[in-house]
Amino acid sequence: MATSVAPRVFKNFINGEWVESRSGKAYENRNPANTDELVGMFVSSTSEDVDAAVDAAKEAYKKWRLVPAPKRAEILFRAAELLVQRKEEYSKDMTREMGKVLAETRGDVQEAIDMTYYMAGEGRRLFGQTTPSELPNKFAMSVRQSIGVCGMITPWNFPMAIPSWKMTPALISGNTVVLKPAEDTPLSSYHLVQVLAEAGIPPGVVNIVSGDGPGAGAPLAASEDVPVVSFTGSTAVGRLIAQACAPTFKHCSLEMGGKNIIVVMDDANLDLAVDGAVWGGFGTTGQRCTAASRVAVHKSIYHEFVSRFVDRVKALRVGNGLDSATDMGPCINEQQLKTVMDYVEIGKNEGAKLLTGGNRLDSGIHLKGWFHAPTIFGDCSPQMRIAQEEIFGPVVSVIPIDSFEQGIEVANGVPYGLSASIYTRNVNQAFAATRDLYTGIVYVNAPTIGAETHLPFGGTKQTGNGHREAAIAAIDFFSEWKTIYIDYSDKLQRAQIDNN
Ligand code: UN1
Repeated sequence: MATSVAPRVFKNFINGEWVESRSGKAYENRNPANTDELVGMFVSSTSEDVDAAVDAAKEAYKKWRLVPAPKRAEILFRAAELLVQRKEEYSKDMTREMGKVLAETRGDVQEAIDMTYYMAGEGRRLFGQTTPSELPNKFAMSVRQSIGVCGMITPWNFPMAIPSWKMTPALISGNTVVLKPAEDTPLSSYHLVQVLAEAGIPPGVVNIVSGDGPGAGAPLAASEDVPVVSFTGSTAVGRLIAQACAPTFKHCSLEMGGKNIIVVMDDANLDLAVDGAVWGGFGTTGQRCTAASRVAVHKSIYHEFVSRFVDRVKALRVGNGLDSATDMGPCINEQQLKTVMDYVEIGKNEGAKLLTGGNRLDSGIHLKGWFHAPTIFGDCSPQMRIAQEEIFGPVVSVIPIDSFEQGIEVANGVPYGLSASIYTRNVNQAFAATRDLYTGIVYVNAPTIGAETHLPFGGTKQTGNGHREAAIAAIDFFSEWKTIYIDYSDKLQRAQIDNN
């Protein structure tokens, strides 16, 4: 059924104004749970729009970097307050454009609120160090300095939280921002920019240009006037961004794939482990970089665990995330659904045992959306493609293991290193796991998802390039250290020489 209401039309935000694309082109943002529903029309930006946004951000930077950080923070505090007031409205809009259930989109908006308050608090910290000089009558300290225009390219799975992870630390550190939100979910990023604008962010300090990767993302990453690029998305695109940044040595933060694991030991609380595997594997339809797409289970409890896990997953209700009876929403788009279906075929051909799901859902309430049944493969070997490659959908591969050591080996035996979890009641094993799992995030007796904003977020190996988001780690990325020496001795003092 087509919607009768006129579509909402959204524009770019450049230099404090909502403006059309120079090209005059726009694209449709449709609900993945019901493609008849048009969420809104968004600008298809080109390099000209990106250049205009970058120019505005470059000009605005001249003044913004000099605004005292506690004053920048006041704007962030006001923006956070507006998000609190509009949480329900923005969450509903996010479910419409992204598909995840309302409880989860409320969590996404909440994560943006948490991040914004946290970074506002940093306005009165942004600590550096003071330390004694090795020479008399000389003072030494380090301060954080801003860098300039930060280009941000963000994904569709956390369409408000992830832009907030990038924008708020960049802004509090004194930088200006050009954001290119995911093509599938521009509305939630637009809302975040809207509250910042209403909270009083000066013109040009925050700019948003919607559109696709080649049209808008690529020129942003390549722009000579953008010294910092922060990207979250696929490993393939991350590689392109790194290449675009290399010629001028731009600071570049990449947050990419995962093949996260839950290791369930023989002494685990099984009910708890099953709860964790269901939420970690199928929350957000498995479309999290932190999703638990592998579960390694000790052989002595394998059958018991798998039978309970399958029963729980069979009972998940798939549908429109705005319906309170829904447990799991659709895939984001047709392409993502196709990827999931391709991996199901790959799993079958590799000899994994399909325990539940494995099919698209496309009749009744699922007729108009990109739905896939929650799917579990059992008896997987660690080297199967479904146990090695990121699927980014509702597919979990269960791998039998013999021992703790094998669990760690399987966990670490993938090209990614974002998040890993172990369920055990043995404190020695738990601590050894926190030491030996080579990932950026480790959970004990909790699933692989659920990171909090005041701790570093990111991963090892091909998940990233060594940076972390959120927490003080984000400030570290969006600022540079400046070391300052003040000699008040009134004579030449040579370090390493005159004092030895
Ligand atoms: C992601 O997995 O893409 O830790 C981001 C979590 C959320 C963020 C996830 N706070 O699951």
